[in-house]
Amino acid sequence: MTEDNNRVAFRTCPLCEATCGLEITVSPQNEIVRIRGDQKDVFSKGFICPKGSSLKQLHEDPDRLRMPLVKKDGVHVETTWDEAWRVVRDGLQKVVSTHGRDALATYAGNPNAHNLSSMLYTGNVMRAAGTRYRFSASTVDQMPMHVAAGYTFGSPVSIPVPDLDRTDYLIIVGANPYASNGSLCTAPDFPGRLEAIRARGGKVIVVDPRRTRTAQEADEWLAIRPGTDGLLLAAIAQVLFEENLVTLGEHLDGVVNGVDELRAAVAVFTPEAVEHRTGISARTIRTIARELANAPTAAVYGRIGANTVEFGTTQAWLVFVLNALTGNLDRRGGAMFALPAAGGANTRGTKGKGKGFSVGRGATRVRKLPEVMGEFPVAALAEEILTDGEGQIRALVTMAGNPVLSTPNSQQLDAALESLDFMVSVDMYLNETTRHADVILPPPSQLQRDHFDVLLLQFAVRNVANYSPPVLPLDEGQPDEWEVLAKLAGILQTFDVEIDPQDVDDEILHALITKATEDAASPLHGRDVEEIFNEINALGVEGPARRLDVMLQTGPYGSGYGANSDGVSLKKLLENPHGVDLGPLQPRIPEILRTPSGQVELAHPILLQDLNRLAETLTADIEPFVLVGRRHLKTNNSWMHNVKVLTKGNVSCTLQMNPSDAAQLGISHGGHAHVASRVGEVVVPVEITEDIREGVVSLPHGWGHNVPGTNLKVAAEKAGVNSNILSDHESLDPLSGTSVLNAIPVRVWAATASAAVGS
Ligand SMILES: Nc1nc2c(c(=O)[nH]1)N[C@H]1C(S)=C(S)[C@@H](COP(=O)(O)OP(=O)(O)OC[C@H]3O[C@@H](n4cnc5c(=O)[nH]c(N)nc54)[C@H](O)[C@@H]3O)O[C@H]1N2
Ligand SMILES: Nc1nc2c(c(=O)[nH]1)N[C@H]1C(S)=C(S)[C@@H](COP(=O)(O)OP(=O)(O)OC[C@H]3O[C@@H](n4cnc5c(=O)[nH]c(N)nc54)[C@H](O)[C@@H]3O)O[C@H]1N2
Ligand code: SF4
Ligand SMILES: [Mo]
Repeated sequence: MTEDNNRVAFRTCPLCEATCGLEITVSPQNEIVRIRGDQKDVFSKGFICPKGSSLKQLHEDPDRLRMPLVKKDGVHVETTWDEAWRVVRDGLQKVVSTHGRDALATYAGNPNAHNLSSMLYTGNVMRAAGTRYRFSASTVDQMPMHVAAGYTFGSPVSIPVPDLDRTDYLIIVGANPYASNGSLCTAPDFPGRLEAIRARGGKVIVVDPRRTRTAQEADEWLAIRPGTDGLLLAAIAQVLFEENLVTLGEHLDGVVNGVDELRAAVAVFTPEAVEHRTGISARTIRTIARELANAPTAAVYGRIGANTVEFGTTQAWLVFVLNALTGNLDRRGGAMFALPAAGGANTRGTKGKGKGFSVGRGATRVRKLPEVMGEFPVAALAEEILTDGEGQIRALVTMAGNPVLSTPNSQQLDAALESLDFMVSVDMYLNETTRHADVILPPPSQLQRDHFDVLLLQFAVRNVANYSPPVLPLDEGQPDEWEVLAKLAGILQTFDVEIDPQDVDDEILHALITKATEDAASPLHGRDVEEIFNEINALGVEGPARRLDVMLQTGPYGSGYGANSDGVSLKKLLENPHGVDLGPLQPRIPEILRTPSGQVELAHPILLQDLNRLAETLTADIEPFVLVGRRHLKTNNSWMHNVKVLTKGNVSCTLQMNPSDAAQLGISHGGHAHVASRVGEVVVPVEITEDIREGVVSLPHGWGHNVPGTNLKVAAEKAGVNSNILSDHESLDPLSGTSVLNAIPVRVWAATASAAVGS
């Protein structure tokens, strides 16, 4: 309580992977007075970016849905929850009873990863839907990392992160943490941590076709030709072998398979063989390889620009390979694995050995694309809806996703969604995707719910645990997001519209506890289910927090319901609003491994094989123009452009182009250009900048808000164009099914004044 009767609440920011602690001042009337960084947060120590404080404006946004919408005569109107649930039940039941469960599909978007309710309950919705057609934003994002980690370490969530705070040398490939604040590397104040590397005498190298802010602040910028990182990484490996610089380190003695196979497989990728394609000189490649090998500690880190491309999985793997070959895998200052307090699949089961990882349990109907991690490539969603016949998708459930702006060949998907028999969206906005929904079920705002980062703390540069209770109460009659999802799951299973989410949840919790009591490796083994159930209920929390307590208490630091009294539990986290620090990363090999051999498979045959496909690109033609994406610090994928404090100023959707390309095409700064790919064409304003290499143009994704039937008044004022009109649904990383969203071949030409109107 402050002198003006305001209260202060602490909450982890759920907007990006950085998990910053926020200090939120709230008036007695429950108005947000101020949001700033929580100086005492054990991880972020006061850091905040402009998006964090905009949670106030997001909460207050009049366009944010407070009541469900139903579509009547083509127009969305507000309705009661009871009415909305009846329409949901009727719509889903009709499709399932006529066409069966595989006529349903689910799509889960990115904000689920930042939402405790969603992390724990979207799975229940998917299971209850009983369909094989699961899609998510993962196949326009990080799926290559999962697949590479799965083959190499045996579990798709065993993704090593650069030990940012202790490394001496860092190579960043296709990531721009000054804008994104980091991804699959949870590190609040990523920029500050990079600056600290240099301040302690270390070195940072950035590989990116654009001279990003991250590149500007680094020691060196390597302006690579998009899509060719695999060649660069393989060439670095080749130099390491050729110059006898390979040292796995004593700590990996006897636990790594495949080094000899690798040596043979990378032999063709000499620096001289790749320099023409990559645009990076052989001399530079050799220097980097030597520096990487000789640095006291070093790490290579790759993300979106290295993942959402034709060789996404192979590139993700080659990053692991370089860390291993230089002795930096699983070593202090190198690339290490987090040990999360809750939810870590690689903290459960038999340690050191497992079933390994595979894909292809089933395939899509039309293009026969294989299953990966229980889902199909989202690039196949539209054709599965549009192609008539047995097994056609006729109804869709979207949860916190905007695939019309986020996934390839948007125009095709937009048309497909319009043709569905039924669609329901759990979402807070009437936007480009949800405008197709028959019913939209809104969650409460970010400040009205509790939080724990079940997903992202698995990829953190330090082990921490932090739970935030809701800052603000729910609105009158507003169910919490877990209640919406539990009820949706219940309806999907039983088609009973009266089903009580609390009953669904009690059943889920019982099942979770029962499973733990039956698991010989769990501290709950042999314990009484009801006793534990009652102990959890005595905490006085609901929904995901109850499940979280089980996950925490049975996790690697857990108190095990009495087994280890000072261990981590929900109660302990409630007593520590700034989080609990569990220390710097510790080595986890071999315990973390789940490969059948119990070894790190540094040359899994599927990955090794893909080097042949990579080698074919050595002599491929060079496209005159390729398109890449970018992010701005004040945006968040497609959905925060309705927050005015963020989009005012210089945040806008422009085509970045190098001055010499612009001169050749006769395009001037502020003029417009046509950009066309195999599947679509857009007209966009041009921003001429030296900070992009020749032959490359860049357009951010998540724009294109001038669509009829949406209600995003602020976003529509500065609509921009949808860059995914240009990305091709047929262009995938074959190993993971991830879409090629970078290095897209395009044609570019000057637009006449009339073509520019409306862009
Ligand atoms: N060309 C190109 N395309 C890209 C990318 C790229 O770099 N280039 N990046 C890709 C990446 S990395 C990602 S992750 C995807 C994102 O793809 P999506 O996840 O499909 O899209 P988002 O823009 O994150 O949209 C999130 C949706 O969730 C809603 N929402 C926000 N918070 C909540 C919540 O708490 N609960 C609920 N129920 N709804 C909520 C928003 O209103 C919005 O409709 O885009 C991908 N698309
Ligand atoms: N402010 C903000 N923060 C965000 C998001 C956001 O939309 N806005 N989105 C969040 C999400 S969902 C994610 S997944 C993360 C992503 O986080 P990052 O991976 O850091 O993503 P970007 O900032 O898009 O940086 C990707 C970089 O790759 C470069 N690039 C493109 N093609 C290539 C290539 O072929 N090779 C190389 N070497 N580089 C290439 C681009 O120029 C760009 O600078 O950010 C998260 N954080
Ligand atoms: S960096 Fe990410 S987590 Fe931190 S305040 Fe900004 S949006 Fe929130
Ligand atoms: Mo993402």
